[in-house]
Amino acid sequence: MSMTLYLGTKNYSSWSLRPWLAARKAAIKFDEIIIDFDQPDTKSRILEVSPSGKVPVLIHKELKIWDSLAICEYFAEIEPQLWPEQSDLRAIARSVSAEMHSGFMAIRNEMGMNVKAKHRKVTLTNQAQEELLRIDQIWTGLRQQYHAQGNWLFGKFSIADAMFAPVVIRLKAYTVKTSPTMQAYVETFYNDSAFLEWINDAEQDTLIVPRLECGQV
Ligand SMILES: N[C@@H](CCC(=O)N[C@@H](CS)C(=O)NCC(=O)O)C(=O)O
Repeated sequence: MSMTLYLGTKNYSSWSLRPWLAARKAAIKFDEIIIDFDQPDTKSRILEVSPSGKVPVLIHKELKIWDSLAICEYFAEIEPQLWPEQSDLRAIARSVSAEMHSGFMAIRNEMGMNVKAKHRKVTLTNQAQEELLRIDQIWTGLRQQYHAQGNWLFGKFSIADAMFAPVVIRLKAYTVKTSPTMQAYVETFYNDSAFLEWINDAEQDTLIVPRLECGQV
């Protein structure tokens, strides 16, 4: 029996993108079912499959996994190359992934993921600006250390890249200050066929959810 990944609307669902991209990059096969946000039956459809009432959820036989990072970890048990091979690098990759998973609230609120938005104007709070600087620090530090091994944070693609993928989309959606290293890392994603598959799907979404729209066109 194959695995089924339940996702939110691709244009907006940052948490759904992360495990979806990890699975695609590791060539793990899965079926996907999208539950669009803010429809009359959204809540009941999500609750049918997800004990937390949130997506993403992975269903594999009797097992339900209902959190993006936990799903990524499950994929890494199937395809261990989703984390760096060296244990100290794995620990750092898990640290930056957990930092993303549990933080950056101002960026999430003020720059909601929106694939179809382009160069929108936003006035960021100091907290959001500080969070962007912290992301620059993480990306620049890792790119400087591992550039010889490839274009992802640790050279080869890992779950850490999947965790930051929605930030990359936000940097295209909103006009904010970025460093050359950030720009180069953004381009790495926009040259990746798996990531572009999500982008193309999301560009076809016709649903507009006003509460998830940020910035001025
Ligand atoms: N910590 C969870 C967060 C999941 C989450 O917040 N999902 C949002 C969408 S991205 C959701 O399901 N919202 C329900 C709704 O908007 O109806 C994870 O990492 O998976």
